[in-house]
Amino acid sequence: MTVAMQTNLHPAWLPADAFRAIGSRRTVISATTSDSPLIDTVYAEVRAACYRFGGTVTRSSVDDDTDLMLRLTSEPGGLGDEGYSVGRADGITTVTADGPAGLLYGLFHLVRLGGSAFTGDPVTDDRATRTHRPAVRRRMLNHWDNVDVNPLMGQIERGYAGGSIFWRAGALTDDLDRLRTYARLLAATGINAITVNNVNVGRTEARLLTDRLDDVATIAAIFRAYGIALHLSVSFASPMVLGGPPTADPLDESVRAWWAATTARVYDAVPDFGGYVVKADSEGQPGPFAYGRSHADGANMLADALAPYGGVVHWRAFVYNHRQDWRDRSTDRARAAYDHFAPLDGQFHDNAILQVKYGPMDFQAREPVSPVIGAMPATRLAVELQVTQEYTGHQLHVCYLGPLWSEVLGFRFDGDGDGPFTGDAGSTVAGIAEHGGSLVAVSNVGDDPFWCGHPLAQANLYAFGRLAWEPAADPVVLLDEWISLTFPADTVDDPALVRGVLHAMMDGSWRTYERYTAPLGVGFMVRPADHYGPSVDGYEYTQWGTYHFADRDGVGVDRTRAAGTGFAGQYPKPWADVYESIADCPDELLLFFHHVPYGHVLRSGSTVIQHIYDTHFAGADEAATMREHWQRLADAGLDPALYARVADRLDEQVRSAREWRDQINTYFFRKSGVPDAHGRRIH
Ligand code: GCV
Repeated sequence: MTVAMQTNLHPAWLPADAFRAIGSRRTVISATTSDSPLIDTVYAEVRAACYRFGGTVTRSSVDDDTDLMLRLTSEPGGLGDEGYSVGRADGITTVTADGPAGLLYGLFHLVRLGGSAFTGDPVTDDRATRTHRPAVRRRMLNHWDNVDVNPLMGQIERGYAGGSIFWRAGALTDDLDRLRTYARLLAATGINAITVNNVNVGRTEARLLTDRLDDVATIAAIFRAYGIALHLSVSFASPMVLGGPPTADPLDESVRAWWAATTARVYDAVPDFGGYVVKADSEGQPGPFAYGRSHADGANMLADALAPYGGVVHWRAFVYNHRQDWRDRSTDRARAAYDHFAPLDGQFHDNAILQVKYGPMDFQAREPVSPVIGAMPATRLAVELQVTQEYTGHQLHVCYLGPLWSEVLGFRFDGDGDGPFTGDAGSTVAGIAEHGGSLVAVSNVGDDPFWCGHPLAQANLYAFGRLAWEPAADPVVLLDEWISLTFPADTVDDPALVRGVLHAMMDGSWRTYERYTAPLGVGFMVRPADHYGPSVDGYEYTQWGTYHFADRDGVGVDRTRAAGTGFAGQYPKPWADVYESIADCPDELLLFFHHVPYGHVLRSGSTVIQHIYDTHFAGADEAATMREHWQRLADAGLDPALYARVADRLDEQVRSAREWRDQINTYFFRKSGVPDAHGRRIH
């Protein structure tokens, strides 16, 4: 195989220069298995780097000139399928792995180390051997790409980076090189699973399972070379849509037989197929409720069809009433997933993984962690994050999400401190996903030359993969890693300036975004449908269950057990009590759990109304400061197209942040009548 490098595409975190250290040395690949596509990939990667930078690579044995040895053990040494160790002795850096995937991940580890992979202790030049294994078994990206262009949602639902890289107006892309390049980028972050079609499965998309299997096999072959298993989003109603039995009842024998036979054909075409992802009884998608069956019945039927081949079904827990009457105060969307799924704990088969969004609502910039994640100890869980910036600025705004995800992954249900994640998994969200589950995220990639629309949004994709491998990693360190790889020191005029500016812009950008948008965890003050820009009452009288209940006296949703919807009671202690109490509830979630008067004094000492004014003024100012930071890079030797793209988007971010500031502040000033303590202009 050859290593795909397309010249018209931004190389993201794998520019040619990232391989300089490896490519200028003498490498030996020692692997007794010669028929693994992953070993071929490792070889091709090193060979391409050597071709460019003058080194050599052989598949023979170590000699006096060897700098780097990539070694597959003949007997498993406890590293697992994907683990590897890296050490250095006698002038040779050695990566050891038990399996081909481990060797590939070890190679990308060296890429991250750069030149330092070939230095050791200043005296001995040795480096102690360190072992690396992924924390989570499946590290998956979901693409919400439609095969046909959807009249409402386009080629990609919630996509902000152009068209799909997989599909173009009903057909498989003819740009397969781009898929290779993408697979390579993902493997370098540690991703090992992918879906290529939307969880809202249309008629054309349903056919990927049957008469369009060739397309699936073509994509799977490309991703296989980088250790990434292909999964498909499937419709629960597939039998009915695809010419099978006239029902989708999961307990009907003809339906079960249809799924078994269909799945067998999928594995004939793609022997290492990963499995199915299902959105059922959710936002209009079909599901088991139509037959009076439970979601465990539905998931288990598919799990049984996949089990003979080692496949898994990711069954989504995003089930709620999307036709709610806003007058009905007894229904709380936040409660829905727990109410539906917690009673089913223990009923899911071993290869059925319940995929739960990180928050109880829908990927808001601030939500509490979903209580479902802590309530199902006898179920394998996948935690779903969103890299695509549906509610965080559509990849027009700089919003580095690593710190948000890190907080989520480190949240401890046993409440032993909720500070930064230290790596002691215990009952953390990450720890729960580690028990045979998955970390999943919705991708932000499209056919844009910068992959993500906003070049800096690449950092989110990178950070997701890296956090899925190592949830305890510091997101700012990961950002630094991304900066080093994406803007190699040799390719920019002033690397320290570039690094400093990017950190200044990005480290705190999620909190900046939070400041100028919906306050104190209340969420959903976005424009309905497209979810961009402010519309404070846009969702207030709709069917979607996303309300803030602002009136002249106060704002927020009472989700207490004592007087509200009872959602706070879905958490174990101490969180049930912390969230129940107005005094103890963390400020950033106050309006998610409580309806309070504008004069309520926060833990920070500020009143709610003054906090709203202060954070919105500050957030919009911070967006303007980001733009000033970027302007410092005008002559830093960056790719001019990249510089211009970011500059344009920062203009929009500054405009939009002001719009948010003014609409939110004006709305609450008009509702409350309380003036800003600092006399700033509110319209
Ligand atoms: C794929 C939100 C989005 C939908 C998305 C849904 C989901 O509601 O707005 O576009 O549908 O989440 O996660 O299934």
